[in-house]
Amino acid sequence: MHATGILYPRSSESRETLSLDGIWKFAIANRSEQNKGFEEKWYRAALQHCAVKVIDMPVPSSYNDITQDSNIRDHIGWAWYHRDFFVPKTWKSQRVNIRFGSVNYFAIVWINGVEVTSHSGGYLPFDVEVTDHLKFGHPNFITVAVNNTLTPWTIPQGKIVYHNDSQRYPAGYYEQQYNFDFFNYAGIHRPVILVATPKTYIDDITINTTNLSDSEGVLSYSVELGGSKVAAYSVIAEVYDSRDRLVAQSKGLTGEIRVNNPNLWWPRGMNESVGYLYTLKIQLWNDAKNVEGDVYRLPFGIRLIHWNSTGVYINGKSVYFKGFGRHEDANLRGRGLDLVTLTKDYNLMRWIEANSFRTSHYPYSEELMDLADQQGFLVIDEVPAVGLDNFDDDLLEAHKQAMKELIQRDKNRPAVVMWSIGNEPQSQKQVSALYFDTVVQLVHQLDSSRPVTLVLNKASNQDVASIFTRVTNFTRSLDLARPVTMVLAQSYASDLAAQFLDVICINRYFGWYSDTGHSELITYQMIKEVTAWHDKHSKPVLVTEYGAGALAGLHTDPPVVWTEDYQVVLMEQNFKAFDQLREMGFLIGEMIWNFADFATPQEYFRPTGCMKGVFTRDRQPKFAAHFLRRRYAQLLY
Ligand code: BDP
Repeated sequence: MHATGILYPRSSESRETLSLDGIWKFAIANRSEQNKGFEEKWYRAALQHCAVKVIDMPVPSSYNDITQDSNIRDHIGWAWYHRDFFVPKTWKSQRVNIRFGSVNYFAIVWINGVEVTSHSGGYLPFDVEVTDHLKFGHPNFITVAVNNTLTPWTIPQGKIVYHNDSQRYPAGYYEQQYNFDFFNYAGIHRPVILVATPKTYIDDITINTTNLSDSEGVLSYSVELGGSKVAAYSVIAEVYDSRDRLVAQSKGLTGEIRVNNPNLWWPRGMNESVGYLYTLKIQLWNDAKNVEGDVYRLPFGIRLIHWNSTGVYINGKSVYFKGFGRHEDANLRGRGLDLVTLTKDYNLMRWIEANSFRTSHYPYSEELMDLADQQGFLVIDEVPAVGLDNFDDDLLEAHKQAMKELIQRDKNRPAVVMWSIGNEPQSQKQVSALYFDTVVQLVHQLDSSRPVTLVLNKASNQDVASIFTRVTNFTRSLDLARPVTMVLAQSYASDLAAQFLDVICINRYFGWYSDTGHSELITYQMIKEVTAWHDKHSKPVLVTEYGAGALAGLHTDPPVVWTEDYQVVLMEQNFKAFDQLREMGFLIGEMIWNFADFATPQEYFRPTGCMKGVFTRDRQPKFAAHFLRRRYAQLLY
């Protein structure tokens, strides 16, 4: 686990990087022999020399969809990766780190047979110094054991069920169950990079806009150094504009920098200048020897966020989020970093005139986040706390750790304008109140400059009563002769977490999961719903999910569920609600579920995936995409 900084690996005059991406050797440990790799010490030698079937595996990628073997696709437990690499002789006097962009879920790393680190949590980077374990000017090898098992104490939660009824299963089988619908892809998902820095190095940088006036941007910055000779170095902080002109500077580990007539960072559509980035160059200087030390260049934006009971504001202007819930999900590579899909997705988001997205339901890659900063997309940055349903201290610790790592990674990104501490928890449970209060407090303490949200799907209090009364009256109006009853479902119980949040995000599937096929009810129900949340909590409300599944190419008229036609009708009815709600002044955005179709576990009600995308999984538009484009083009802030 990294103690402090987790700066993205960037080369500079003092830093070199070496990518370990490529084809690695790979093996899975059979379910009946889960510990074999540890007992036989597969990390001590090349995997291909161990008693296990070894295949080629690309890194980064999920391993699940690469082969023809369903045992690999549906594997639960340990998988092993191995590769050789060469470390240049010239690195001998340097400090060398190894950094993983993400490994899902749990990873143990060995270099040349020696364990160097381990990490829990599937979607965030980790690094460790490996200088003492490397052979400079010689071949080296790395082994990574990856375990995708989710338990009640992992973020997200899951459980392993063993089906052992001998009447039905002669051999029995294991199943990984979880409270979310996206496939639990596994493997080394993001780049693996060796980074060589001077022995005294820049470990972390934080930069914040603290004040803006017409003519000046005030920034506060702080730098953390690592290494044994920190005292010998002083720090120079310089700000360069996008044309690489020096515009401001300061000295010292912490300080204030003033930029005259700053170019502010604006999201798409709010200003002619979009996504303007400066570079903060941090330079160490050894005064006694009069030589320069480590150098790191951090892109950042100058912008301020504030919020109140009805809105979220960037640089003083209120924002309306028009965007998407998304997934990192692509054919064959699963959740592995895929620059082609990633770039295409931004092209599609610009084409459709969106300005925002939520990193549902886990932090996305840093490569993806960089483009959000550059292209001016507003990001709601979410931890992988999806569908939490029991709340104990161990889970809370894992959740807090994920929040810390996310904020550590993304704190300097102008695109990140809100932290989301999770999606659709069982927030009606009494214990969840204290739990979420604690998480929100931690986030506020780590970063007071951004609002905090949690995406809810439970009812607000008023809702329960009003929904029940409405449905009961309606039923009675149809038939007075029979008594009315209702089987109570948890989802109608009241939420207890919204009270702690700055912004309320809700997911609502009117006309899909409730009153299926009744698109005529959507506008009314959505208006009631959003209004009830605002009335109860006096906070801005954002609809983070609504939508319908549609199989590309399937049409009917009149429209029925699963057709492209029904998807559009459902959108149209929601749009009517959003328009009225906007006029009321507290709806701050709409994010359709989902940007593109994505893979799910095998389920009889999902034909290989969740089909709520406005684009197909291979990123072709459904009719819904054209329809949405027309709306997003017209929606101004
Ligand atoms: C919502 C979840 C989302 C699912 C969606 C669905 O937040 O992850 O994909 O339902 O079922 O409740 O399509």
